[in-house]
Amino acid sequence: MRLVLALLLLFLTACSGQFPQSVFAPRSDFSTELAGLFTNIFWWAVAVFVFVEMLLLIAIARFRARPGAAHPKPVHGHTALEIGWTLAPALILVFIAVPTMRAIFATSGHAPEGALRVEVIGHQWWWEYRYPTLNISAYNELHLPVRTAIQVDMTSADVIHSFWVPRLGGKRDLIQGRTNRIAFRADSTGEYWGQCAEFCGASHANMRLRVFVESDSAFQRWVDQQRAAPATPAKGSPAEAGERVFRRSACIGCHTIAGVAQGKVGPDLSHVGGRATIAGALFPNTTETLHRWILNAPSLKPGASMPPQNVSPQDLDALVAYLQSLK
Ligand code: HEC
Ligand SMILES: [Cu+2]
Repeated sequence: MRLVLALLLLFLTACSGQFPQSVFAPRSDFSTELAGLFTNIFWWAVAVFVFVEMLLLIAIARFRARPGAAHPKPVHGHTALEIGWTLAPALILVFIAVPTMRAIFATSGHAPEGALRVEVIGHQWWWEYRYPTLNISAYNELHLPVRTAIQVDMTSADVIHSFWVPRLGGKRDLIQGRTNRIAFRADSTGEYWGQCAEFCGASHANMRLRVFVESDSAFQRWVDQQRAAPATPAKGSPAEAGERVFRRSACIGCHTIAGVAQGKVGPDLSHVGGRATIAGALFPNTTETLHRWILNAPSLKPGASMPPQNVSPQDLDALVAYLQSLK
């Protein structure tokens, strides 16, 4: 009974509605290639399994020891049999090896001319994305245009991480001092979840990421928004008070806000108000989580390299209003 329940649980969790991180619901050329390879090898394995089990069952039924029966005659040096059972597996291996090699080359990271280049930099425990040709950056949430070839160049600022968005592409390691590549073309718009796939410390499991694949016009709007200078708060607004608190707090040592601060330890906050999530796509970007995050980030995300900030309730409200105004 317990086993049945366990299996049922496994089955139910594996099939939760939207397939947020399923390699079986591919939405790019990269992941379609991988899913196709998997399915191909899976059916070869099924065929081998069925064939071998069938032989086994036949052998058990026909040749089992019966009282009084003579010993069966051993087969020795049967040339046809030996050629057969050498050739058949060799052929099966060829049928597996050829598509595997093809998939390895197809996913080796060479994007066609004119692909959009994105540099991914892993940090403990968040993601930085740079778009060198567009002159913008993004943090934790990656925006990409649909049906456009993307060249992803990845590296790390500290330990080894691994970029993995199961429905789009990856996984591939991010290693300091080295650039690894993947290339893919997302074939439908939507939100895709991913996560770091290489153990990288206390909050490895909290190093999630989110990809928004958008129509060309939506992507362009987002690019324009990132290019624009951060909003200046209106005179006398809570956001303006928040900017003053920000300028005189430790925040400026670690965070950049264009025209306000140039810290480089944490994510750039110039457009933090426009993000749907914070802290490695871990929490929704709401007033409540911003409050809790600023007061004590490590309590929400073990090991987070943003120490608890000592701000009064009044300053905190102002700070959060300011951050939310930075669309
Ligand atoms: C010692 C450096 C440091 C200081 C000081 C600091 N932060 Fe951070 N902050 C970080 C790091 C590192 C992260 C990323 C942590 C993670 O996601 O694991 C972060 C993340 C954030 C985020 C989430 C950003 C996102 O998009 O994920 C916000 C918001 C934030 N900090 C606001 C503040 C504010 C406001 C202050 C000042 C009151 C402040 N920080 C002070 C290092 C710092
Ligand atoms: Cu990581």
